[in-house]
Amino acid sequence: MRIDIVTIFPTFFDALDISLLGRAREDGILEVGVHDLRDFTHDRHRTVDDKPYGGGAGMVMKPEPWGEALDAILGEQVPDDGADREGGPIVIFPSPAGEVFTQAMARELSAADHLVFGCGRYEGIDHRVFDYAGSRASVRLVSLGDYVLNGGEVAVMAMIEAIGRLIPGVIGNPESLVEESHEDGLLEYPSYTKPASWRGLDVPPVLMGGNHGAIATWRRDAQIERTKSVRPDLLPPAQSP
Ligand code: JBH
Repeated sequence: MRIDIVTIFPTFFDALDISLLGRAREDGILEVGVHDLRDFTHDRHRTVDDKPYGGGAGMVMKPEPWGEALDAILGEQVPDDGADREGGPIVIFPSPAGEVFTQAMARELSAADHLVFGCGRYEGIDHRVFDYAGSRASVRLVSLGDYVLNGGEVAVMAMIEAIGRLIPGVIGNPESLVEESHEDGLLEYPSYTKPASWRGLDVPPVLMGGNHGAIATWRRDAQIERTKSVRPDLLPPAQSP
C-alpha cells in the first residue's frame, strides 16, 4: 500500500518511522510520503489560509495549495472525467463533520492500494477542495469521534495505525488480530501474567487450571459482562419477551 499525507506539520509524522509500521516500511509492504502543504504555495509567506467568506471565527484553508498538492500526488492516475473510481486512490479528509471511523472502515481501507490523507485545521478547508478531489478520486470525510481536535494530524495518525496493522504481513500473527476488541463485536477479556499473586491481588484461579474449555467460557463471560457494563451499545438489541 502507498499512503500520502498532506499537512502543515510534516514532522508530526516522524513518529511513523518507529514501531510496527516502521518495520512494514523497511520490508516494502508500506510506502509513506509526507508532503508539506506550504510547498505548494507561491507567495513569500507561504500562506495556506484566509478569512471565511460570510464572516465568522477562525480561518479557512485556501483551495489553491490543496489543488496543487492533490495534482502532484494523484498525477495522471484518474482522468478528470467521472470514470469508475473502484480500486483507485481514496482521499480521506479527517473532519468532525465526517462519518465516524470504525474497525470495519479500517478493514475496508486496508484493502486499498493508495490512500491519501489531507490534514486540515478544525475550522476547515475551502469546500471546493472536496468537490475537486471527488473529481479525481474517491473522497471520504472521516471523524475520529465526537470531540474537538485542532487539526486532522492526530486523527490521521490514529487511522494509519488502525489501517496499517491490518495490511497482510504487517502483523506477524493474524490470530492476534482476530481475538481483539471490535473484531468480534465485544470488548476484550482481561489479561494476566506472572506473578500469580501480586500486592494481595490474585489471578483468577480458572486461568491457571489448564482446563481450556473452562478458560474459554470464563473469557467469553468476562467479555460479555464488560461489554454490558461499559459499552452496551455494542451488544445486539435485547430479545423482547
Ligand atoms: C478531524 O477526526 C475528527 N474528530 C474530531 N475533531 C477533528 C478535528 C479536525 C479534524 C477531527
